Amino acid sequence: MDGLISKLADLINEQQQSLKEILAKHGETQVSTVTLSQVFGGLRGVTGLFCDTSSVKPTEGVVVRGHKVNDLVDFLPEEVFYLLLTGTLPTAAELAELSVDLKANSHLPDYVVNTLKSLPASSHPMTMFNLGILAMQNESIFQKKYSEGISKNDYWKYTLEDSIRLMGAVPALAAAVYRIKFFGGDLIAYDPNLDWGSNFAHMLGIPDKTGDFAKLIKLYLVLHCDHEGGNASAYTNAVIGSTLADVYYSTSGAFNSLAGPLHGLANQETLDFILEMQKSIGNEITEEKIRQYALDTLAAGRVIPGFGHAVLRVTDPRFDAFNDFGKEHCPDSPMYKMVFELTHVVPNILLEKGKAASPWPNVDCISGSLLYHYGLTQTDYYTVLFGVSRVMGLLSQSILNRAIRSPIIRPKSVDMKWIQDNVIDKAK
Ligand code: HAX
Repeated sequence: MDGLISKLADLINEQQQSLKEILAKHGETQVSTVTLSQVFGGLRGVTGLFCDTSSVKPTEGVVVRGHKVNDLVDFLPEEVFYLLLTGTLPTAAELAELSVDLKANSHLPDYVVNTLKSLPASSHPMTMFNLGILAMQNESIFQKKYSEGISKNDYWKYTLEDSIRLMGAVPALAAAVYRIKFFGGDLIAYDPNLDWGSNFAHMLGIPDKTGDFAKLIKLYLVLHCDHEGGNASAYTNAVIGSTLADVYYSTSGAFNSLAGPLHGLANQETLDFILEMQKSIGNEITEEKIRQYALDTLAAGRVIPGFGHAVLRVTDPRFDAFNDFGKEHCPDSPMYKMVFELTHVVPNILLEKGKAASPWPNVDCISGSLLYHYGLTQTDYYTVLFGVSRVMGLLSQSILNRAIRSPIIRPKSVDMKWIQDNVIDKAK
């Protein structure tokens, strides 16, 4: 890790210096305003956070350190992690160092496996995954060093150490969740000859003669790596981390947020929706039948999962990347075809209804159908996959937040009396 530490130390020094200058000169410059509708509307559109790892543009999608995420699909997930963290893709030597560190940290403690095995069989895979990360908190170097007394300047170094430990172990943890939940706990050993993402695919144990499933997993891991700082899980991560809780606490907490239906659970919900629709309309799929099914869904007061986005106002470019994969590797898959049909029908319906700010397909619309095609059919596991990928963005953000010594996050809330006095009465 020495090379990474020394590279980051230089970058962090530079950033601390420039931040000091920016704040001295421009600290009082207003960057946003907040309306009452935004107070009651999830703070949507309020600029109030700093995050350098990635940004999400309404028409371009996720941009990681200046690279559109779709331009990164031929890189390994761990190369993308390096990019998120340092701002540059690794050289061969830097990648080799990171790979060695991840491999050295790949093992899952027995007590974590035992914790997972002790849970009721009906536990949701996300509950198992999040608990596994939380159980690993016992390994935190940051917490140990903090209680011994360390300089604030070194916080990020121990956060980095924890992050590499956690990231190294996450494939084994997520695979253990899968094998315990669906295969009676028959775990598959880590293969030291494989990269981080391929190892994850390998430990899941899905038969993969062509190697296409491992390719899909690596694509999935790259595409979901980060989504700037204000989405629900990143924000949860930042809030927990800002209390100086270590990355085991903040990552696990962030993933409790990811487990919600409007966030990471949407990929499970989308495929469940497609499976239910298939059951309901039978094998003869027509545009009219899909249209009616979608209209019935809306009439029942439900959303159509896989469509719409809080930020994007175009088809999610990550949808396009998965679509390209589907076209190339499994164009005849019935599940893939079903998604294709849906994307021709649902946006028009949402446009007709006129409510959704974006009627276009998002990434969750298609990922599940491809996973299903390759045999990963347990839809309640899909959010765990999301988590394995997002761990890269969250950990990078945690390290960098420590590096700039982000203080505890504490926005101000107001009560109804305040609104009466300061908004309603003032308007009279
Ligand atoms: N189906 C039906 N109605 C939809 C809709 C959809 N796919 N997308 C938005 N709407 C509705 C909203 O429910 C909302 O209705 P109300 O005013 O009655 O509450 C209205 O349109 C305006 O919503 P919006 O401003 O367009 O959307 P939000 O920013 O509030 O929410 C969501 C964005 C992604 C949560 C939303 O589009 C949705 O629920 N989509 C379906 C679930 C989904 O696919 N989620 C995954 C998103 C990708 C992601 O971030 N994953 O982590």
